[in-house]
Amino acid sequence: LYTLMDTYIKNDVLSVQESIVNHVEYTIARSRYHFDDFEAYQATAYSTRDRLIESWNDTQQYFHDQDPKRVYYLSMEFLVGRSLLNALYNLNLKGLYREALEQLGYNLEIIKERERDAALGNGGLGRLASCFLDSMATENLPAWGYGLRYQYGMFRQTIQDGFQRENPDYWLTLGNPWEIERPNVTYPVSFYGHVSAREEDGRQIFVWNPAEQVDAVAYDNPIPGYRTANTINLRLWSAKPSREFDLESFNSGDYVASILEKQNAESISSVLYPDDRTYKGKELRLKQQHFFVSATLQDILRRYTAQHGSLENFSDKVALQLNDTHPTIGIAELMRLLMDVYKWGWTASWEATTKVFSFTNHTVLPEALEQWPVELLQELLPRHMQIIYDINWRFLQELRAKFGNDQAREYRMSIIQEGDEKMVRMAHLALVASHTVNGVAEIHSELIKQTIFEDFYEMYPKKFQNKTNGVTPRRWLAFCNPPLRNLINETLGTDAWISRLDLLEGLKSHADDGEFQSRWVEVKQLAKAKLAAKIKELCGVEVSTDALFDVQVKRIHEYKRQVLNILGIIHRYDQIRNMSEEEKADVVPRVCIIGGKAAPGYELAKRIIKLISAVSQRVNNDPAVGDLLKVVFIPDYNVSLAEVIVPGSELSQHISTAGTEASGTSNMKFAMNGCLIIGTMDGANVEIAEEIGDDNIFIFGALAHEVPKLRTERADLKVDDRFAHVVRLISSGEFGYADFFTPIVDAVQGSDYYLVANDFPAYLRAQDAVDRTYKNSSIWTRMSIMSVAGCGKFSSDRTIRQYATEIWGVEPCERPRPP
Ligand code: 26W
Repeated sequence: LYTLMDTYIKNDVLSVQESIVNHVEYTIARSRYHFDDFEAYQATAYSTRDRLIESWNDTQQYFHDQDPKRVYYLSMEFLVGRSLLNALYNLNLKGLYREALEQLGYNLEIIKERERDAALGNGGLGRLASCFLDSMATENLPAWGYGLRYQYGMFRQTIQDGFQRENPDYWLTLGNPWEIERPNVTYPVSFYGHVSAREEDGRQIFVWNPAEQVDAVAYDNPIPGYRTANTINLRLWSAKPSREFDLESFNSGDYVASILEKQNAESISSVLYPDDRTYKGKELRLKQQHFFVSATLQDILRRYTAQHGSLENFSDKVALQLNDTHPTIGIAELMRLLMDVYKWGWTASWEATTKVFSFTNHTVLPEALEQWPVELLQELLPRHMQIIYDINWRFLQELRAKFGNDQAREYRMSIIQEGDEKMVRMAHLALVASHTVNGVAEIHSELIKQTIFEDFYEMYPKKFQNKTNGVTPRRWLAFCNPPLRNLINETLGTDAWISRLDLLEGLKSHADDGEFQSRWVEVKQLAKAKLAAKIKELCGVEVSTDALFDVQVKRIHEYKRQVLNILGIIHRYDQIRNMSEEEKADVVPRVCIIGGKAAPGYELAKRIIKLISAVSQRVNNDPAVGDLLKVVFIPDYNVSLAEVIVPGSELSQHISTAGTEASGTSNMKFAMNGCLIIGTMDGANVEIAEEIGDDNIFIFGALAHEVPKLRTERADLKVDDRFAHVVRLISSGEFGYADFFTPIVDAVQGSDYYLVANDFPAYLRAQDAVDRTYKNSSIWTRMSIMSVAGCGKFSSDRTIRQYATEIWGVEPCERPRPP
């Protein structure tokens, strides 16, 4: 039977063709004689899914039989992107499918473009979660991801007259072949109502009588590891009207009204919040969080008890990772489930809870820290509010035992923030209940101990760890950049580096080899040509591939300082247009590429997009400039676009005010693809400089420890003339819309919280160094090779191994390869 199982699907050209054609006919019900590219994509995806399911089933069975400790990664966001090529590559079936499709008259490279991105995340945090799943599968960890199946993912950005417009991303319209609906895996999730107490066996029992209930239905998404037989699961929850609840209202007479009211349930999982900057106390967001963690914990407890007969040893066999504070209400929910449903006492419940949870912080910006009004929590989740008060009461006892009567400290550290509107500080709850908290880069992990979590560091120093982020080298190098992959394979004589990225070090000895360098340049030119074609398609601008491709793509934020970039561009433009022809002959031509979404409610960020567009209009149409400078804003930056932009870039900007960017992960992707970095000593830039050598990166600007003082002295700063001049160009209407840009001008001329003026001269100097270096192709190429060679540390495989051993206590569980 085992043999039968493992050879069920045959992987040869004919079997693959048969499987694709069968799906055309029986799954999507089109004629097998006649299907278009989109239908070919769908059928190919279903055929690939069959192979994933086989591996998924056998992996889950193997985990069940081995019964290792498991880890669950809880995240409100997963920025998956496309799945087809990723799955085919990981299963080592890409060549086979390409050939099978070719004989049928289809081109894999063309049909893969028909897949829509799964954009269930905002940016860095969501993409990190997806890279982690890839690494957990590849490292054979007994892991699952849990999240929400939003019907509307991250909005689609269009640019009209230079302004951002947000369009709904109803990504499921044409179906999603990668998911498996599990109607039988459904849990009720409750809201509102009241709590009653009664005595039972001399002990107080609390009963929550909820007033609203919805069902959470599971959708499983197989995540294959790279060249391993393991396939893990990403389980996403979708909200459906409850089948059981509300029967009374049906009996009350208004049948149709009752049905319609129940439809509201689906709204809970309908839309991703597109804000990654400020916490806003939106009730629906809290509902989403509770819906997500309640279904997840019920599922984990149910599966555990199904296998073990009881919850015995639960906390030895389960680790739960909170991706930021977004799933933190799960701490109260686990306490509630253990006490109210499984009838455990407080002490045992608390012991288990604090043993399983750990928590990652992704930002030092205080405005992004979640706090929920007590009043809202009380109304929506009355039992949870009670539990949080109990946790806080015990925590404050502990605090007094340790530090004596220190009111100021209690006020700062309490889970409940006192004031006009009482608030629950979710980070404090997460810190109290987690056994470990980690930052996402060395500098960030140090900073949280000195700033936002200073008191907690004093109280629980051993809880604090660092886990420097990483990215999957599969999607972000091997699969998105085949020419570079092939060159590396040939040079190292192996492709083992794809899952052991440290091996890239072997490139160092070739860095000065002239012949190798020219092949390296060829590879980059190929990727630049692809990017240039994309720019033509999306922006209608023709760019020369002889120019230096300079890129900044990321969410639009003041702290990320796209404004510094655009002021630098204006300076460059102003210089060029005033040059003689001889002087122009000496200029390194540049294409400045900017992309990223602004949160719909972030007015200033939207003005920054308009400013970039206005500058590009002006520059691109100025005959005095020609090909020496082009500026493009690429609309709707997303994972799939990044897979084209990253390989085609030569210089990438990571220029946040030092101390503000927790890590950054695209910096790693760019460096991995031989793109040089211009950046501040912030986030993971610090470690990238350390790994690749600081002469292979363009570092500039104030250091994190200098920033607070510089802020207090900003009013007295003698502003650089060039800075004053470019700002004046904006405010005098050189690019039109002078009034509209006033808030941007005011921000950098006023308190200038992000120190744009301070860093401007150093930034220009660094850009000069870039130009000078670029003129010497051999030096530039050497730096590019050294960047790739030094990137081994930034594989998410390394990050995940550290989480597994230093936080989760989880070991690999590798399914034996079928014979
Ligand atoms: C409450 C609104 C909200 C939503 C999301 C606030 C903050 C967030 C995230 C924490 C924002 C985020 O994506 N942070 C990024 O996380 C990456 C992965 O660790 C880091 O590389 C980035 O530096 C950090 O900005």
